[in-house]
Amino acid sequence: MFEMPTLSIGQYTLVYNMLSFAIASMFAAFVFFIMSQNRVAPKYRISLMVSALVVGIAGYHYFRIFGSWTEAYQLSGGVYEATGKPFNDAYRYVDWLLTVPLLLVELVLVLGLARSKANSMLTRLVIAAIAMIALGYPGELIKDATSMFSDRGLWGLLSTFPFLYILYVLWGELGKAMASQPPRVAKLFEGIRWLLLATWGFYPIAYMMPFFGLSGAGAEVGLQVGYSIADVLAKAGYGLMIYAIARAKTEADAEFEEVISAPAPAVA
Ligand code: RET
Repeated sequence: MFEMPTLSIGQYTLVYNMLSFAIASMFAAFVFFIMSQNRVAPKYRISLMVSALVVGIAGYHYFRIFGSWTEAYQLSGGVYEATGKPFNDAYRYVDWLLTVPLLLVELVLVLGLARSKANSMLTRLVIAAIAMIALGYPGELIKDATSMFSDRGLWGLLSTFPFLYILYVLWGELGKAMASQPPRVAKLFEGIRWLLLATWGFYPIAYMMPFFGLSGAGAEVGLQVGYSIADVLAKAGYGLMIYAIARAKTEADAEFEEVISAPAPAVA
């Protein structure tokens, strides 16, 4: 079984505080997304609802991860030692399995594309997201792998294919759909896509840490802190950008309505 490394008081507390920060951020974001419903047009409210769901699910999981962290360690002789109760990292994968497809759903829905186009894209993105997480998990369980050419490496490679497919859809198909969007929306979309790449990129890199000989106290602390920051940005920060897109779309739709409902200029 995987032994949790002994930590200094500073290391233990850093993770403790970061997990606590993640819980607070997720719940604050939840309240914000619920309260902001009326600030966007009804057709974009579903995206804010999905954002609220994502941070709600994550807030719950962080609460459980926090509990598991405090149970996995005890203070003994000035350091934090493993109690023997395993730190349950499976919460993360369960969380991703639920929230990663929803993050893609938020993005496609807020763009208000034609229904048939959106439906087909959503189906493919959701399947790819589930496949990516489900294929990564068996490898995550192989904690003692030290080489890329191990079963952990193989599962990681398999999981990378759906990951690349998601990027391909976001940069190819969905990128092309930007031509018919208002410029402000296209700019925000560009930003959210980069946020997605920067934050999602952290997870496969973290997965490869054992291949570079990174293990022990420093690596474990770095991993937990990194996950917490990446998760807050990928869910709450991303949700805020979805909100900005929903606002921009609401305003653009209102301007369009004004133009088409304005009385025709009188002909002399
Ligand atoms: C795994 C396995 C190794 C290969 C790849 C992976 C990708 C994981 C990703 C996770 C995204 C999580 C998010 C969480 C939100 O808070 C499964 C680590 C490619 C992209 C966005």
